[in-house]
Amino acid sequence: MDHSKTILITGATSGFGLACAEKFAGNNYQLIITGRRKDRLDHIAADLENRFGVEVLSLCFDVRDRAAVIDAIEKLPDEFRNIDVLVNNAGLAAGKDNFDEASLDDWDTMVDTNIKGFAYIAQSVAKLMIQNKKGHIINLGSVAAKQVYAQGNMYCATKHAVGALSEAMRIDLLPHNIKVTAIHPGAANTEFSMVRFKGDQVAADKVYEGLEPLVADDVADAIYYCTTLPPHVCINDLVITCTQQADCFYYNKKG
Ligand code: NDP
Ligand code: 8X3
Repeated sequence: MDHSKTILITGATSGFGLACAEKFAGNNYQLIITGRRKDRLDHIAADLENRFGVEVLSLCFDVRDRAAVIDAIEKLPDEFRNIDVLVNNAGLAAGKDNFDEASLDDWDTMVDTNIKGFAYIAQSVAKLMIQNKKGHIINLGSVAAKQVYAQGNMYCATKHAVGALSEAMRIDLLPHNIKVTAIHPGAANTEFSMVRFKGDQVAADKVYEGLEPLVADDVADAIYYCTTLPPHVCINDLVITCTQQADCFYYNKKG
């Protein structure tokens, strides 16, 4: 089947990234999907190709590895170089602790992934988009890009950086006809909390107690919508929460 467009999605092995892969494959995009878990990536690629009849290229690398990021994007095969949309999504929270007690390793992991890896990807793909004189970069921020909550210290700082870098990209890439959209979700039930709490299911479940949180498809639908607008229209910044959440502080939890 002839594809209409090409999308690169980082962190496509679960959560928002996986939901975006399904959403865009269902809309006839050719996909480049990335993540560290090769078995999952390969399984997802085969599944999407079977279900939707689209081409899927899976690239296994860690976004923190600068050389690996540059190499992966520079060596994209010709038929995958004309990237219309980047969903710059790979990221995580590690731990939720008071500032004076947080693990420095967790801080390094978040800074290296959510800021540095995020920026390596965006710059590498932007270089291709500049050659193509068009593109749409979608950055995954968070409500934590807007406010700082207790024990969120470094995670909130990295997501504030995503907000700042999204503005920076929008300004510097303006002459190149590249749209930049920052998406800021609130609580969404993905693998996020299991990762944050290092496999502690009880702590992860507590985050969503009394809530009907967002699911990954809600965020993928919003992202897809942003890419369907006419060429002269760009949603710059979009905050999306479940109806029971107003912001980082106010929830209407039941029970
Ligand atoms: P998930 O844990 O379900 O997915 C995270 C994805 O990121 C996985 O595919 C993971 O793949 C990938 N990833 C993580 N670290 C790396 C790395 N170093 N190199 C490459 N890939 C990596 O979480 P979500 O889908 O919820 O999160 C996606 C983004 O959305 C994150 O940036 C998160 O901060 C943000 N967000 C999440 C919210 C939520 O409540 N869920 C709310 C607001 C924002 P693998 O492990 O295979 O490498
Ligand atoms: C993830 C949502 O509220 O834990 O970015 O910051 S929250």
